Amino acid sequence: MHESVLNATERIKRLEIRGARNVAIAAIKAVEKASRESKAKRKEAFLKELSESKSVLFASRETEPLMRNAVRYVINAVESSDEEAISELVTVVSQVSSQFLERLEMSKEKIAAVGSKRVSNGSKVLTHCHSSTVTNMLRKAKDEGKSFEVVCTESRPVFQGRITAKEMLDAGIETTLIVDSAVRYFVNDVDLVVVGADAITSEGNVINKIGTSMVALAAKEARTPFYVAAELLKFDPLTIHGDYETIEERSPQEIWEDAPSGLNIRNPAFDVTRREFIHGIICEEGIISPHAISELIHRKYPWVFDVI
Ligand code: RUB
Repeated sequence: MHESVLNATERIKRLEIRGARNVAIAAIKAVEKASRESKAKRKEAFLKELSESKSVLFASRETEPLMRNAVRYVINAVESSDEEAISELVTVVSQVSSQFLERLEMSKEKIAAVGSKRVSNGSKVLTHCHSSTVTNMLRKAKDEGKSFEVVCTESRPVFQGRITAKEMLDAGIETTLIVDSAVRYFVNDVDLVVVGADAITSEGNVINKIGTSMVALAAKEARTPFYVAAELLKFDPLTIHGDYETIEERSPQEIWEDAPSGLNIRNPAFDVTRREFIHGIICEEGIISPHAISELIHRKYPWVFDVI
């Protein structure tokens, strides 16, 4: 296994690289580097290496369809290429990787342009965990000259909310940090909730950091609009065939390092927010209803269904 793939996998597992978008970017870059430095002599061996990299990367975090779609996109391009020479196949990998990364960047900017319109002057926005898509959108609203406040949850057990809080402060946005269990206390006070996503299912349900579904529940009860900002490629094509998105379960040590022996600790990393709690998904196609997701993917990214 190439060092770049092993390295990225380890860093993803340890959460040094985290958030669905960053995980996908790191995976695709690692595959690209590994293919550039491949010693394979024939296409078959080259594809075998790619497939091994894929398996290792996919196992790093289970709930990351954007990473899976990204890596499959690259491998699919090699498989369907007529080229046989390794140097040509390396060029294919580099080209499609850059194309994928460029589109990802364009989607992020489009989401920011659309979503920032929902942030009004003088408003308060609550977010959970750290989503680079959400923080980029909020920075855009700030750059447009709006004055608003952000409330971030800590996001136990590993406090990704602190990353959000620091980024928002750095952007000059008035920011308040709260414990996760204080969401109900503050949700009446905010105008909007926006979170990111790790996965979107064919039914339009969204999987994001553990606690997101409780935030959505509280928002619904308080009649506070709840939005998800995410690229459409977080869609998991397996869900259309009836598979459930696997929820990664992490080490109990993240919750309590020296816990008393015999204590059961559960540490799921994500949970499912049902579509009826979601006002809209802010994506590169605009703000869509969660119900529209499968149709939109069929129209915009039909290859997603072919490369499972
Ligand atoms: C991060 C998380 C983020 C999504 C979206 O969880 O749940 O909301 O990944 O992030 P973790 P982005 O810290 O466990 O990876 O918008 O950056 O893709």
